[in-house]
Amino acid sequence: MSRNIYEKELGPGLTRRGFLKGCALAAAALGLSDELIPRLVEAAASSKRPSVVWLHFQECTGCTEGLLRASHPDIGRLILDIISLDYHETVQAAAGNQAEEILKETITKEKGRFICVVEGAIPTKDGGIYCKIGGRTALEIVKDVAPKAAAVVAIGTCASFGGVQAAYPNPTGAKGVGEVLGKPVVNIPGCPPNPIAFLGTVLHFLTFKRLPELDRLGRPLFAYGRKNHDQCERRAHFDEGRFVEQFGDENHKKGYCLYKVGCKGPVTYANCPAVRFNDVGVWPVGAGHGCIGCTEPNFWDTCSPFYERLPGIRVPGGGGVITDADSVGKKILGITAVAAGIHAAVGIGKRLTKGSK
Ligand code: FSX
Ligand code: SF4
Ligand code: F3S
Repeated sequence: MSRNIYEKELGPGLTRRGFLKGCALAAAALGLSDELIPRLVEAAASSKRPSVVWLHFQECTGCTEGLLRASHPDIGRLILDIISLDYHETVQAAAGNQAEEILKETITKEKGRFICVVEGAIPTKDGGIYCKIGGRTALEIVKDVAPKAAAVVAIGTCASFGGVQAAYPNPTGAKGVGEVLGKPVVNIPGCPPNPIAFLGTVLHFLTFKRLPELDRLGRPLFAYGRKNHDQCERRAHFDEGRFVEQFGDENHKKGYCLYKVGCKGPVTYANCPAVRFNDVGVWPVGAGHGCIGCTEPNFWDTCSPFYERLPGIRVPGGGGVITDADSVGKKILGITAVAAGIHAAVGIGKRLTKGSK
C-alpha cells in the first residue's frame, strides 16, 4: 500500500508489534494513564490521516534525519503512518515545477485542514534573499503556506528560535517561525529534537482533537516541562558533590556529574534522560558529554562556551556557589529576557489550542 511519499525508502509497512511499541513509547512520553492508551492506539490506527506540508529553510536537515531515519525504525514508520506526508522537499520524488505544483495543490485542496511543519530558520534581512526555493524566498513561502494551515509546528531549534543561523552576529537576520508570523506556533526544539516529542504532539492532536498543553515558549509541556538536571541519572553525584574535573579523568570514568566540564542540564528544559534517543537508549550526558542546552532559545550564544561551567548554580559538596559571572554567566542570565521577548512576539498560549481545534 503506497501510503506516503516515503514508502519506497522504508520498505514494507510497520508491523503490528512495531505499531504498538511506538504507541506505547508515545503514551509513556505523554504521561497518559493506562486507560487512555487504547484511545491513542485507536486514533493512530484511524485512516483519517492529516495532510502534512513540510517546509525546509535554513537548517542542516538533522531534524528530518532524526525523525525519519532514526535508528528507531518503529518511530519513523509510525510517524509516517499517522500522517499523510504530501510535500517534503528532502524526501519527495517530485522536483522542480512538479514539486511546486504539488505544494500549490495541497495547500488549496487541504486549506484549513493540513498541518504545516517548518524545519529551519527564516532569514529576514535584505528582503529574505538568503534562502530561496523555486524562485520565492523562505519568508514569502512561509507567509503563503502557514496561514492556510490548521496548525503550524516548528520542528527543531532553528525553526523554533532561529538556531545556529541566528547565532551572533546573525548575518542573515534569521528568525524562528513564530516570530516571523507574529502568531502562535507549536515549537518542538532540539538540535535535533527527539522524534518522540513530535510523535507525541501529533498523536495527542489526533486522539484528543487538540494540541497538548504548551509552555510560555510554545513547547509541549509533556516533553519540555522539566529540566534535564532534575531527571538525570548523574544527579546523585551532583547532589553529593562528585564531579568530573576534566574529560577522561577517573571521575569521568566513574560516571560522575558533568557540571564542572560545562553541562547545561540545570537550565535546560527537555526530557532527554527520560526518553533518550534511538534504539540504543542513549542521550548526551549518558554518553559522557554535557548537555549543551539545545532546546533553549539562542543556546548557541547563551550556553556557550559549551565546556565552561554554568555560574549561579549552588554546587553541593563544598563547591559553594559559582558567582564569577563571566561571559557565560551574563549570557545565561539573559535567557529569561530573550525567552520573554519571544513569548511576547508569538503570544503563545491558550489561543493556539483554541485556534487549531
Ligand atoms: Fe536546526 Fe534541523 Fe539543528 Fe539541524 O534541520 S535544529 S541545525 S540538528 O536539524 O533545523
Ligand atoms: Fe546531570 Fe548535567 Fe545535572 Fe550533572 S549537571 S546532574 S550531568 S544534568
Ligand atoms: Fe540537547 Fe541537552 Fe538533550 S544538548 S539533546 S537538550 S541533553
